[in-house]
Amino acid sequence: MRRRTLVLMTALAAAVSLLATVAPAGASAVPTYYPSGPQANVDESSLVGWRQCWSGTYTDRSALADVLAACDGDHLLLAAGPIDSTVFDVVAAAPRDDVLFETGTGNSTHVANGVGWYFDDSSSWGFAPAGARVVRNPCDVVGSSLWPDDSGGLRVCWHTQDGFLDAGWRSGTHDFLNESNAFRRAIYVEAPDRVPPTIRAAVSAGTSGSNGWYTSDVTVSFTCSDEVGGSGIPVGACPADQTLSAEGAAVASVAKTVADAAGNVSDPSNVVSVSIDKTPPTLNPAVPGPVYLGSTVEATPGATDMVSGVDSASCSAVDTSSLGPKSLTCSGTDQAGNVVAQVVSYTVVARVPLASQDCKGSGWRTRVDATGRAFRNQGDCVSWVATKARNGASG
Ligand SMILES: [Ca+2]
Ligand SMILES: [Ca+2]
Repeated sequence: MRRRTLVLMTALAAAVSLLATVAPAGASAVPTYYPSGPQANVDESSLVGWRQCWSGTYTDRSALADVLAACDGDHLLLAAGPIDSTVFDVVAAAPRDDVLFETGTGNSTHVANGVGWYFDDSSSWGFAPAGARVVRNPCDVVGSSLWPDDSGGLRVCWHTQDGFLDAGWRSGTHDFLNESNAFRRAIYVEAPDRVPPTIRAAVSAGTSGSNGWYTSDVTVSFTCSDEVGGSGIPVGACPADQTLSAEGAAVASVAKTVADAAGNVSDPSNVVSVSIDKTPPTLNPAVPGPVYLGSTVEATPGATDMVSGVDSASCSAVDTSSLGPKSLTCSGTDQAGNVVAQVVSYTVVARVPLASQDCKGSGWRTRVDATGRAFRNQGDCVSWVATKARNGASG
C-alpha cells in the first residue's frame, strides 16, 4: 500500500509540475517590456504587453479597492509623468504581490525586480531603486526639494488615505504635485495576448528571366508580425529563408507557422510557387553536306529544352562563296531567356563534273579538275569529263 501511494503521489507531482511549466496559449505571461529596476523617460509606446487599467492626475482620488479591481493581473507597472507628454518620468514593474506588499507606514521597502516597493492604505504607495533609502513623510522625500541629494530621479510616491488612492506627491524629481493637474499617474496590468501572429512568405532573391521564369535559385523569406501591443515574435522564431533550387514550372516553398511570445500560433504561411529554369537549351547543330561551292545550304540548330522549352533558335548563313574550311554559329534561347551558342565547322568543296551537262552555262566556274585547278572555260570542262569522268574518275 505504501508503494502504491508513493507511485500515485509521484504521478500527481508530475502532473502538477506539468501544469506549472506549460502555460496555455494566451495565458498571462510576463509582458514583453519588463525591465529590472525603475526606468526613466519611458514612452508609452514602449510598454509592450501592458494594458492601462487606471489613470488619473495627481489630484484625483479613487478607492484602492476599485483601482485594484480594475487592475486584476499577475503583474503591475506604475508610471508617472507630465500630462502633456507620452513620455513618463519614471516607471517600474514587478509581480502584483510585490507591488502591493504591505510594508506598513515605516521606511522599509520590499525589494522585487530591482525595485524597492512600499505600500499601505493609509500612508503612501510608491517605489525607489532597490536598496535605496526612503523617508516617508508620509511620501518619500529622499532626492526631493525637501531632502536634496542625487538619488531622486527614479522614485514615485502617491498618497494613500483611509483605503483611498489619494493625491500624488512626486514623479521623479518633480515634487509637491498634490494640487497638480499637470502631472498624471497610470497603472498598467499585463495584457494577455490571445491574438495569433501572422506570417507571410515572399521571394526575396532570384534572377528574373523572361516570361515570368527565374534563371537562378530563388530565396523565399518570411515576414512575421504580431499585433500592436501583442507579446511580439521572439528573436529567432520567424522561420529561416528557404532556397528553391529545383527546376520546373511550379517549384513551391513549404508553408510555415510562427508563434508569438505568448504561444499563439499563426495560420500557415502562403506558399510561394515560382518557375525556375537555370539550364540553357541543348544544341545539336548540323550543316547538311557536302557543301558545294556556290550552293545554297541552310544549317539547323537542333535546339531542345526540357524545362521551359525553346523560344527561338537559329544559325548564321552558310557561306559557300569560296572553297575551304569555314565555321558558323548557331544559337538558341529558351522561354526563360537562357542563351546558348555553338560554333559549327564545315568545308566548302567543289563538285567534280560527271557529265558534260555539268559544264553547261556557267557551271564550269564551280568545278575543278582532279588537281584542284578551276576550268578556264566550258570547253575545258567538257574535255575533262570526256577524258576523266567517263573513266570513273571521282575528282
Ligand atoms: Ca499576439
Ligand atoms: Ca532551359
